[in-house]
Amino acid sequence: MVGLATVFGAGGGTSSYREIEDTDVIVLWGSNARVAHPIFFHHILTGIRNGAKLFVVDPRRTSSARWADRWLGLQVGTDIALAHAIGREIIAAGLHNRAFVEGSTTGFDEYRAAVEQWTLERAEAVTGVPADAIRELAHAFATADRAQMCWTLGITEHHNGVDNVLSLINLNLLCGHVGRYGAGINPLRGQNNVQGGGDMGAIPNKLPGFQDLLDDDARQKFEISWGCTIAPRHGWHLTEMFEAMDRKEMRALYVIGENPAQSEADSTHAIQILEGLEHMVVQDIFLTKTAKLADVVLPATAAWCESEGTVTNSERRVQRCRKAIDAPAGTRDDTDILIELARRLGHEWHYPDVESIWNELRSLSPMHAGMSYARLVDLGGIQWPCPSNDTLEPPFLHGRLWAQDPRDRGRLAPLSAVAWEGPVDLLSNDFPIRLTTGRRLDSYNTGVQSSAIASPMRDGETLDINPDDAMRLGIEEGERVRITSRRGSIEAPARFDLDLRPGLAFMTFHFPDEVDVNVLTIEANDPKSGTAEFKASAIRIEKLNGAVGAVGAVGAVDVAVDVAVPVAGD
Ligand SMILES: Nc1nc2c(c(=O)[nH]1)N[C@H]1C(S)=C(S)[C@@H](COP(=O)(O)OP(=O)(O)OC[C@H]3O[C@@H](n4cnc5c(=O)[nH]c(N)nc54)[C@H](O)[C@@H]3O)O[C@H]1N2
Ligand SMILES: Nc1nc2c(c(=O)[nH]1)N[C@H]1C(S)=C(S)[C@@H](COP(=O)(O)OP(=O)(O)OC[C@H]3O[C@@H](n4cnc5c(=O)[nH]c(N)nc54)[C@H](O)[C@@H]3O)O[C@H]1N2
Ligand SMILES: [Mo]
Repeated sequence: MVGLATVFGAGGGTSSYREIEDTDVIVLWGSNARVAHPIFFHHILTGIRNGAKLFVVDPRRTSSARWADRWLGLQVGTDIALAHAIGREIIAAGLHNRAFVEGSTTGFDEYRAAVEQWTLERAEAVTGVPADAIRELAHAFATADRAQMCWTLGITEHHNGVDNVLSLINLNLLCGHVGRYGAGINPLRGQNNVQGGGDMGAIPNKLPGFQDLLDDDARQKFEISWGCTIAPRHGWHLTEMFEAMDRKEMRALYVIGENPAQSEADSTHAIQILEGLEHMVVQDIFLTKTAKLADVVLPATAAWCESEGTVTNSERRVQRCRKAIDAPAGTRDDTDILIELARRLGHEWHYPDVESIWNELRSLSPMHAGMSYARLVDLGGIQWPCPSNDTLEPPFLHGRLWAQDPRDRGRLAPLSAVAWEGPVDLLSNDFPIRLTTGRRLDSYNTGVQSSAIASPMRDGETLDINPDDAMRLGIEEGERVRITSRRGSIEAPARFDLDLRPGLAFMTFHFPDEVDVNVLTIEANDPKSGTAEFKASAIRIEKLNGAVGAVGAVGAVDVAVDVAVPVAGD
C-alpha cells in the first residue's frame, strides 16, 4: 500500500476482478494465488480461458505456476534486478508507451539510468532466470493492449518491500497499463477485510477514507463530529510499536484480532518484549498464545459470521456482512466492547446499531459517501471511491492520467529509480540454505482459526527441501531434522519437494505450537512499511543424531539456475 500511495496517492489496487477476465497478459509476481487467493484465482482462470497469457514469477514452482504459460523461477530477493531488466529491455526494444510516459509520468531519465546496468545477461546471472524468459515476459507485457500486474507477499515481505513494489509499478507506467479498463496494478490483500481496516483508518498516518492525520481541515472535521481533539502526528506501525516496547517507551498494548506472539518475526524476541509490558489486553475469538500472556482477555464474537457489518476486498468492493449464527454466551461484538470501553472512560457514544456507525463514516469519508446499506445490498457491493448517492465511478482507478487536456491529469505518476539490494540475512558456510516461508491451502496464518478442528487434509508442519539437498545431507523423507538460523533452532520432519530448487527450503507458520518457524525468521524490516523480511532467512539443516551432512559450500546454493519451462495446467 505504501508503494501505491507513493505513486498514486491512494493505497488500493487499481482494477476490478472482472477486468482480470478481460485482459491479454496477467503477471502473478510473488503470489501463490491458487493457494492463498483461490477466489481471485478463478478470475485468472477465466481470463486464461478468454485468451490471456499468464506469467508467474516465484522462486518455487507453485500450483499457481502450473497454470502459467511461463514460470520465471527467480532467486529469493532478486525481484528488482528482474523488474529492471524487463524495464530496460522494453525501453531498448522501443516498446514503451512514449506518449503516456511523456504526458503522464515523471522521472523517466533517472529511471532509464537506473535500469541501464540491468542487461538480460546480468539479470540472468543475479536472478537465475534465463535471459530468453526475461525477454519473453518484457515483450509480451509491453505489446499487450491490456496487462495486469498482481503481487503479494513474495514482493512485500522483504526489508526493501516498498522498493520491490515500486519496481513493478514502473513496468505498468512504462507501458501505460494503468487507468484503463483491463489494465492495472493489483496487490491482493491478505485477510478478508484488511483493505477495509486500512480504509477505516486502522493505519498510523490516516483518518478514515485515507485522509491525512496532518491535514488540519480533515482533523477538524473529525474533531467536530467526535467532540474530541486529535493529536496532529502520525502513530507507529506494528514494527515500530515492537521497537518502542523494546525501548520501554511504550508500556501497554491492546491487541484486537492478532496473534503477534506467533506471527512476528524472531518470535523468541517478540515474546520477551510482550512479557516485558506493564499491561496487555487481548480481544480475540480464541484464547491465543498472545492472549495467554495478557493481563486482560476480552472474548469477542467472530466478525465474519456472528456480527453485522461490512467487509472490503482487494478490488475495493465494500460488501454487507451478515450475522449467520448466534455467538457463544459470554462473548461480545468487537464494536460493543469498544463502545463499552469508551463509556467507562467517560465518553457516551450513541450508536444504536452498526448501520449508524457506517452512516457516520459516510458523512466523514467522501469516498464512502454514496454507499448506503440499502445501496450496498441492491448492487451486491460497491467499489470505492463512491462519492455520490446516485452515480457509480468506473471500476478502475486513475483514469485521469489519460485525460486529453494535460491540466486534467492531476498529479503525474513518478517512475522510481530504486536500487537492488539482496536479503539482509546473508548465506554463509554456517547458514547455506535460503528459507522462505508462506502458506498452504488447507491452513490459515498462525493456525488459531484452522487448527481448532482436526482435518485429514492437514498433516502438520514439514521442512520442504529439494531431494538433492536431502541426499547431500543424508536425510530420508519424513526424518526429523534440526533447522537453525542466526536467531534460534527448531525441529521438523523433512519433506521432499521437486518444486524447490536446490539451496531453497520452504516452511509455513501454520503450526507454531509444534513447529514455530518464526523462531528462525529475521526481524529485519522495511522502514517505509514496517513489513518484516519473512521471505528470506538463512538456515542450516542438520541430522538430529549429530552427523554432519556434506552441504556447506555456499557455491552449491548460489549457482542453482532454474530453467523457466512452459508448463501445462494441472
Ligand atoms: N490458505 C490460505 N490462504 C491465505 C492465508 C493462509 O494462511 N492460508 N493467509 C492470507 C494472508 S494474511 C495473506 S497476506 C495472503 C498471502 O498470500 P501469498 O503472498 O500468495 O502467500 P505466501 O505463500 O506467503 O507467499 C507467496 C509466494 O511468494 C513466494 N516468494 C518467496 N520469496 C519470494 C521472492 O523473493 N520473490 C518472489 N517473486 N516471490 C517470492 C513464495 O514462494 C510464495 O509462493 O494469503 C491469504 N490467504
Ligand atoms: N513466517 C511468517 N510469518 C508471518 C507471515 C509469513 O508469511 N511468514 N505472514 C505475516 C502476515 S501477511 C500476516 S497477515 C500475519 C498474520 O498474523 P496474525 O494476524 O497475528 O495471525 P492470525 O492467525 O490470522 O491471527 C488473527 C487473530 O484474529 C482473531 N480473530 C478472527 N476474527 C476475529 C474477530 O472478528 N474479532 C476479533 N477480536 N478477533 C478475531 C483470530 O482468532 C486470531 O487469533 O502473519 C505474519 N507472519
Ligand atoms: Mo497477511
